[in-house]
Amino acid sequence: MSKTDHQVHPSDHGHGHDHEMNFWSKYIFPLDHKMIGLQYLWTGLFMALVGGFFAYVFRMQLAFPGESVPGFGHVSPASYNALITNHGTIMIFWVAMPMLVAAFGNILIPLMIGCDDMVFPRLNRLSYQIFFISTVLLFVGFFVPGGAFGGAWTSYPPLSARAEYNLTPWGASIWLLAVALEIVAFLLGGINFITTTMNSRAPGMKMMDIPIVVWMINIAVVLFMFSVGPLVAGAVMLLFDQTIGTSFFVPSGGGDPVLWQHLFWFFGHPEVYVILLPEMGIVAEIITVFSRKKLFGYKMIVYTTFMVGILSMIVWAHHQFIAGIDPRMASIFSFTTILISIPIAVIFFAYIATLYGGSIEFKVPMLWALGMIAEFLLGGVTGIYLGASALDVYFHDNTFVVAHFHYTLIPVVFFGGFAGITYWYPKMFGKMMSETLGKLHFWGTTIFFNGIFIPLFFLGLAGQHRRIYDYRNFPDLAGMQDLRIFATMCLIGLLISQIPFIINFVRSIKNGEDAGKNPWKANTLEWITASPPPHGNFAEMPTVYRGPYEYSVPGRKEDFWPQNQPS
Ligand code: HEM
Ligand SMILES: [Cu+2]
Repeated sequence: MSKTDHQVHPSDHGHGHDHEMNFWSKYIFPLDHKMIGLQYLWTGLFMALVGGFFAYVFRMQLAFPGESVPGFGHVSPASYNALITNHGTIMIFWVAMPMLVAAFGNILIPLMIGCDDMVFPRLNRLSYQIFFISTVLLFVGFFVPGGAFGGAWTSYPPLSARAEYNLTPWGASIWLLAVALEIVAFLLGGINFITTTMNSRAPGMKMMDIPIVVWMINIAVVLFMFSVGPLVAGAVMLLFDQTIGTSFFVPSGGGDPVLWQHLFWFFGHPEVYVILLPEMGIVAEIITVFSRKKLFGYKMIVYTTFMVGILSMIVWAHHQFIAGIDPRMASIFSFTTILISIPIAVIFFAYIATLYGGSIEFKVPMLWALGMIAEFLLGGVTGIYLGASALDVYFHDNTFVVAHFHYTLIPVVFFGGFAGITYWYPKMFGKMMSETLGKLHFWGTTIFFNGIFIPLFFLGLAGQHRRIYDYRNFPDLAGMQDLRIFATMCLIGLLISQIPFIINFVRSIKNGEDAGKNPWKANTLEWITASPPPHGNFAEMPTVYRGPYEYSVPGRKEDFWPQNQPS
């Protein structure tokens, strides 16, 4: 079937004009979804280095308080707060979102549903450009009078609302604007994902033939859209409090700081799932390919994911158990919080059922996917303790919480991110990455990651509060310095472990082995076209005959059965 038979092809779209593209139109202002995806990926990876560097600096301060940090210098209390705040902000908004949602969404959706590009390519480009401006703005915040904002990524008022309190008159507002712009960028990007998935699927691809990762990215985007509105409204109100003296959130003027907490966490909690879902999709794709088995319970996973999305929107106040909310309300939020572990567990059990009895190949993407499942377990289990409102009174805001959310976020963002990057790298660049460097990267990251955060569980249980500049000032907390130093040393090990990845990523673009179309023998549509795919994706637009997970079908010679192959 030829391209024009079923594919709407906007005339201003530029396909088939490869020869006219210069460096600027190809790499800097691209319309091609794959290049925009790569822009997001590169920005996300760069920001991960920045966020990691910040963690290095403030962890050095914790291990060796008051001493000059190599590569940074003396860490003042103000810069310590700014580093923690921007570390969290960057990791969530400038690493997790661009990498897991925007990069994979952009690169994968049109390829996996078999169309030539996003429905609105110019909007897609605009979304990256706004994201880029927000990135620059975030950095500008470090160089203004008063320095960068240090009121934590949650930005609770009244601290965040009045310059007299936070001492960063410019920093606080620039930080807030940067985050708001970032959100605008993702709203624009998300419109494309949903419209494209609903309207541009290859002929024959029914709803229940859509690969899980595409489903999950779309559900994540819908969740983002539903949850972010109140936050944007809150951000405007907070900006007014900061700049023109309103008092929406300032008690001295009759405002209510707890209102901000509701607006923030109504977004903040679902955001965790916005990040988690794309990554659970990535893991699903990988485990079925590398165990050569059909994904267990495809439909159930899709429905359960919707369930997770809906439930995630009614748990937000578990972040406010100690904010003086009515205990009856706290019970309801405890209940819904613990309830959400059921659908999440169902999905993970489906993954384990997929692996069960499969012929498993421990290639690097599979190691990351399995590592994610194993490590996330500890994050999930510790979340159950925090969800119980009575226990949270003790746990709240100590390093047990910090360890808990890093055990959810790091497996999600980094294990899932590396799983996806190493799995689709051959498609992105037409080359294979080195398995040896990949394994070095995997084991280094896994060992040191646990080395950093397991001590933080114990420090938290011993009462170590978070966001403290120098524990020597608190006699009750001053002990256990050895554990803090150990965690910091492991962080340095973790950062060094990223070097093999950087070498592998950069070197393989030129020197990797040629990948061919389908190095993993996978079924989904991205693997039937050239690596990397040409502008417009498919030489001949595909037609779909079956679901994406037909591996090891009895009676077939080959153990895979591409979606576009007629029976
Ligand atoms: C390189 C590995 C990382 C290390 C060593 C690290 C370490 C830390 C530490 C020690 C804190 C300060 C906790 C406190 O005193 O309140 C922190 C805060 C935080 N981290 Fe990380 N982190 C890492 C990666 C990540 C990732 C991947 C994410 C999310 C995707 C993340 C999200 C956050 C958030 C949201 C905060 C709270 C910031 C705030 O209180 O404003 N971190 N991190
Ligand atoms: Cu939450």
